[in-house]
Amino acid sequence: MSIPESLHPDLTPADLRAWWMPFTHNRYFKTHPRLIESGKGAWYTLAGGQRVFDGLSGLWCSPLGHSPEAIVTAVQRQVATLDFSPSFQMGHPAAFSLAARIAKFAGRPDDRVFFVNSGSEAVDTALKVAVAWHRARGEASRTRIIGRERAYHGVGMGGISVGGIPANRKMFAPLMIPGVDHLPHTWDPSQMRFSRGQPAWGLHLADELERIVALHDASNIAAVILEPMQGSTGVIVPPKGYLERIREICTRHGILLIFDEVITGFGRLGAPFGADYFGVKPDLITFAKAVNNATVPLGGVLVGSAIHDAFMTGPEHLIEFFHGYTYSGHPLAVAAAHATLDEFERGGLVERARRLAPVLEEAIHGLRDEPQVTDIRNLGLAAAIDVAPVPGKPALRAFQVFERALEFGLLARFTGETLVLAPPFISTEDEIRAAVDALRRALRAVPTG
Ligand code: PXG
Repeated sequence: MSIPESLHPDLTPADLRAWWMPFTHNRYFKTHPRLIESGKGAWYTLAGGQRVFDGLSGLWCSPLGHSPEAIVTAVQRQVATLDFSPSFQMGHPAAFSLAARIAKFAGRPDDRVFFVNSGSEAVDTALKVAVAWHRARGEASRTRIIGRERAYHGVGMGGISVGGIPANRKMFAPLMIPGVDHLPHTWDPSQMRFSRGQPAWGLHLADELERIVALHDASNIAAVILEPMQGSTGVIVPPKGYLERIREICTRHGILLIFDEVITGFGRLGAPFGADYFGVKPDLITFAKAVNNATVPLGGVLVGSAIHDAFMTGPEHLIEFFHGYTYSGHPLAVAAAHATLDEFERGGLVERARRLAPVLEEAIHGLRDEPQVTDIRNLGLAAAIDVAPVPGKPALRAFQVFERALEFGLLARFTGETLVLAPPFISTEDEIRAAVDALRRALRAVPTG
């Protein structure tokens, strides 16, 4: 396929050269561009006019759909009132009220909230807090961090070190932070193919944490970081009892437990946070994405008050924690978050996600007998389908399905041999069923063999 002559009124094919796109097959893209022109509600309009259902809520980040009026108005008003305000040694009122509001939303009203601009920054911030906290209370040898295979914790140096996605790590090996171990991931197709919700098998994998602790001794370990449900790698759902056991082991050994809730936070599982859904209380929670519907970049870390308080020592005129970003607590991001939380409350959107979850589960498992499908998994308003690889061409089949689905009006996500759906919470039941149906047509349309 050659590049369309009239790519876009404002763009020529040559204009695509300069932007080195993130996590994108740049060469293929620039000869087969896929351009989004606008978004409204759960739908995007592509350049050329085709409407596609936003099957991944942006990148898991726009549960209210696109450009909801209340958020647009709030951001417009904010930019006209206070566009930027320094957060080092100064503050603006709405950032304080937002921090309190997020802590309350998480059911952790005594927590403190450290604002950042992305999930990657939230993760690196949480790792710093964990290591520095042990040091502040006189256990400076506790520096090791334990992550998990297949984990995605963003692309900062800390995040790729504790992350477990080989492609995100292998080119940068010398840059990794030292002293990291990885728990095994919990997906085993021989034990849990086509499971709905939490698999019954796999609890024993939590005990691997005991082995790592025994190897290094707890006195050297600062924290365990986990996504309660692994999202980016393709919806790997924790086995029943797994997170509870990890919590118990961490508590017994004085190890902090960090939940990376960049995807599971703000309703994706049909509860405010994954911690609520699973009934497991971590010491720190990272969040980003849905906190403000992704209107303006915003992330943060919820920190238990006992951890925060350990930093509050020394002369009062001195900085307690040498960390932060120019845009921490950016007024536009904060305004968007207040408006988002208003909408969550007004629309009962966490509850709505919870009600839609069984609709997605029912629909997605209806694809079980479609060609090439090797596994289906789901939890909350998230689901993944694995397809058989094209022999000798890894990661091609899911991409082919993605391309065909787009023709059928669905923007899904593909990664490796996996397709992922995580629709906006404002979706209707019919839209979810139609999205799955577009996937069905796409699965049937791709070449076999
Ligand atoms: N932690 C988790 C659990 C994430 O899922 C990050 C950290 C990093 O966030 P930032 O804002 O720095 O990108 C993420 C991001 C996908 C997909 O297709 C997932 C993410 C980002 C982009 C695409 O699954 N997760």
